[in-house]
Amino acid sequence: GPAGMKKKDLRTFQRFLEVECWKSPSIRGLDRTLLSVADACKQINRIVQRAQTDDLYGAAVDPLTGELAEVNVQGEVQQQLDVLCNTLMLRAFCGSGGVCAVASEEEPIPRSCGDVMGYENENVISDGEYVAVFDPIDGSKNIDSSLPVGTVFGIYRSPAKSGSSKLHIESFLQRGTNLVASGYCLYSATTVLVLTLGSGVHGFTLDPDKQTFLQTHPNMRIPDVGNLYSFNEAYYRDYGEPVQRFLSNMKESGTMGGKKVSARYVGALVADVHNVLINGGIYGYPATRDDPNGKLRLLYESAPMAMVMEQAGGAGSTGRGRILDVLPPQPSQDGVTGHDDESGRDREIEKGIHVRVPTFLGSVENVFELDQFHKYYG
Ligand code: AHM
Ligand code: MG
Repeated sequence: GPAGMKKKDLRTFQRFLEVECWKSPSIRGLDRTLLSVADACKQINRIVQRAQTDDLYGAAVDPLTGELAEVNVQGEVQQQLDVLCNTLMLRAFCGSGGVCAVASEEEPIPRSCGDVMGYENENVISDGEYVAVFDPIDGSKNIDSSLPVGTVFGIYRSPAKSGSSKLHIESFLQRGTNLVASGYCLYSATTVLVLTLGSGVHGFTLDPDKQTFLQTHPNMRIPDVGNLYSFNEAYYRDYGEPVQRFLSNMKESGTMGGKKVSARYVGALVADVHNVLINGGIYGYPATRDDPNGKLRLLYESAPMAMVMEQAGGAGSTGRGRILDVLPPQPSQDGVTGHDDESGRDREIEKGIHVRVPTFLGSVENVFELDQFHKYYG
């Protein structure tokens, strides 16, 4: 490191994983997967850092036709950078053996790992008892202005017997309480990987020289109450009464958690939630007049973040209940309402995979208070 700076003696992410997976046989095998994910995060970190100097950024153009690439699920022109990062995450999860299928913000419907890795029969579940969900690069608009972005991911056990059947969409439409692991990587002043395997939260900072994640934040705990609030307040008039009252009450009193209240909003979920996790307070993306469920996606944004929060001693709420208890909408059973066409079923699956949910994350006291406002004014 630079002169005058002494290196700390920190545990590597690899060592941490080996010990954790040895300790709990129920997650054996996940160490390989999570190591690949960490490698993908390192590569995404490089891509993000090179976005201005390499010719990476900008709408993807089809090299053959010169046309703009297809419009993705969220209706934006998909960026070349998003495509790259998505590919890295797909391969990280699917190339490591433990995972049989994946769902991404960038893909309309889930894909089997056979399909991702190009095996012969793309519908047969490749061996692996887990399914993974992720947002490869959340808040990617921030890259234009050199602001932070992040990767979010979650891992579920697949209820389908491995090898036995076709891709089970139902494997993805589970409650967050079934998450086996979840975490995020923040690409910011430092690059931090935060992970929970269901027993506490641990943070690892990327050593920029060695390109190794080192355990800088063992057993992360969010303060029980904090003074940060992180909302896009420009939407105030479009929020419902409970959130409006919560915000105005807080600002009028000027304090939260006994300290002077303070606002922070970078516009990247991972950065804003990480700030709240470290310092205490509340992050919110409420329902708005136009988006009755807000903007954030349950599966690969809100639920993994809620698991991290809960595991750190905080809370994740929709304002009217625990985020981890929300069951994504299930596709109707074949034969009952009947889908003669594949595309009708695909549309239903897409709805479940990309469903949105009002999201509040943070210190228990702050999230409790927010819920109380929903109870009284909801
Ligand atoms: P994206 O998935 O299209 O990148 O959008 C998600 C991001 C979150 O990271 C962030 O919290 C939110 O959008 C910000 O939205 P807004 O600009 O409406 O406040
Ligand atoms: Mg996103």
